[in-house]
Amino acid sequence: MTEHLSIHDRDVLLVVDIQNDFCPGGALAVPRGGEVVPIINRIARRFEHVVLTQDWHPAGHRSFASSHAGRNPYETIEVAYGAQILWPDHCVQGTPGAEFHKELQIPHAELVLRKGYHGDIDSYSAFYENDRSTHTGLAGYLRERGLGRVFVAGLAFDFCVRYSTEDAHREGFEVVVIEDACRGIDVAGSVAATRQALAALGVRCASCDAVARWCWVV
Ligand code: VGL
Ligand code: ZN
Repeated sequence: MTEHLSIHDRDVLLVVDIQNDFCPGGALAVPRGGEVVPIINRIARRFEHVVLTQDWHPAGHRSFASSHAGRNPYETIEVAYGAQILWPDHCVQGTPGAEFHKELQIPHAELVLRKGYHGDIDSYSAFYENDRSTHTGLAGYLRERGLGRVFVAGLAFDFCVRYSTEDAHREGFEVVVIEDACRGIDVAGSVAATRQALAALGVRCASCDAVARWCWVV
């Protein structure tokens, strides 16, 4: 690996949505989602800077199928900002499903960024809500902190990881997806579509092992 890939103090690990509802037994369980918890715990020790995201919806959120009479989870509807997949109720504010997985151990994480709290707008990305224009504030936070390269890991690969990665790229950050520290939901080919979209952007995908080898902070 080339020298510039060494993890340094301008790098941040973005840990996406490691919450009970996305893990086995949860309301929107990502297949094998729990597997990433120990993997992420391990890789997080390599990073001086870690940000956690937390999907955080009010009850009755517009993205829930239960909010639309006659609709079922995983159907798509049109809303003001375009297509919206309907989900089972998940990550409702203050409920156990919205809590971080109890084995997630990243005490040095510097920021917990909550998203999806506007009742009418979903927010897959850690940077923009799904209307693609409402900011979460994360880009400003990273810039003010002097953090320029974002490593992304977590759940789900084909939704919140994908959107966060695309937006980090759009915001001018260098991005690396740690793909074996992610798991996907795979709705209608969404995992393959994600790989294609990230490759088209030229986003680098790396394994945990490769990232550990680039390790600078010990
Ligand atoms: C997510 C669907 C709905 C995710 C969040 O974390 O990928 N997916 N809300
Ligand atoms: Zn959600």
